[in-house]
Amino acid sequence: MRINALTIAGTDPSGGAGIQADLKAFSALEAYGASVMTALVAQNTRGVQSVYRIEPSFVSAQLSSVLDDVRIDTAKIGMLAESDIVHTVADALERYDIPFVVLDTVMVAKSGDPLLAPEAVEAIRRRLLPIVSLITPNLPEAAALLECAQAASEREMLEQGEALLAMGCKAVLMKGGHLSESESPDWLITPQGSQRFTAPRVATRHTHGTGCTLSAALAALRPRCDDWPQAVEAAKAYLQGALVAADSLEVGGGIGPVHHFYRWW
Ligand code: PXL
Repeated sequence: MRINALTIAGTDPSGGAGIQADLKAFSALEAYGASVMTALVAQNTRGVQSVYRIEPSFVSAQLSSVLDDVRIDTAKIGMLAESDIVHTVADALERYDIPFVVLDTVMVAKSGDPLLAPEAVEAIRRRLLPIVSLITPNLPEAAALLECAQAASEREMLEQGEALLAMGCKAVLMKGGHLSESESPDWLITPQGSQRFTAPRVATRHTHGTGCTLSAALAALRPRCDDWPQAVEAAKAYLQGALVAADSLEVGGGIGPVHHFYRWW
């Protein structure tokens, strides 16, 4: 079966994050990629220089163009920039039936630059959490969604994942990369139970776009998997390979991208 995957996200003209990363991950994982832009981001491996938000009515026009014509089997949502865009995307998700929707709860770029207006967190909580299939918060994002302190241990990670489930999420992948441990454990929390996933930290500084890549990989892989645990296992293995090969790329002078096509070249 052919998989058509859609990303709804911001851009990275340097090619390592956002829509560009998502389309590379979709392609590497044998899904056809479609994309709807929420913001044009002037950024590179050194940081974000400027953000140009797309008019919500034009985000809506793009969504209709794709969804009125192309069968979308799975989707990933990344940077949403502001609450009006959150509402626009939620309206489209309610109108069209997409079997799997992964929401990467993007708030701040690795450089520290904001990618979401603070007041939009409430719109995400109210409109998107109840209708998407999986959310993939890191620890600061989970804390912002819950309005609580950032988890400092795996036990607190698990508790916060369960609190997000209680808020109406169908499944939560809590990413433990911000824990100060040599492993970076992730916890998948679903109504069926909780599962721990670990991977050794990869010794590279080139981690630009890892969050985007993981959520895109989850969306691309889920239709061919039986359940989320299987998709998380496969997506993490793909990202691990892309991180291990990141140093072989020659992109920019800052935090470089991961190598999406490490299986080929
Ligand atoms: O990974 C967060 C993220 C999402 N979307 C865009 C980004 C980034 C991080 O750099 O640039 C467009």
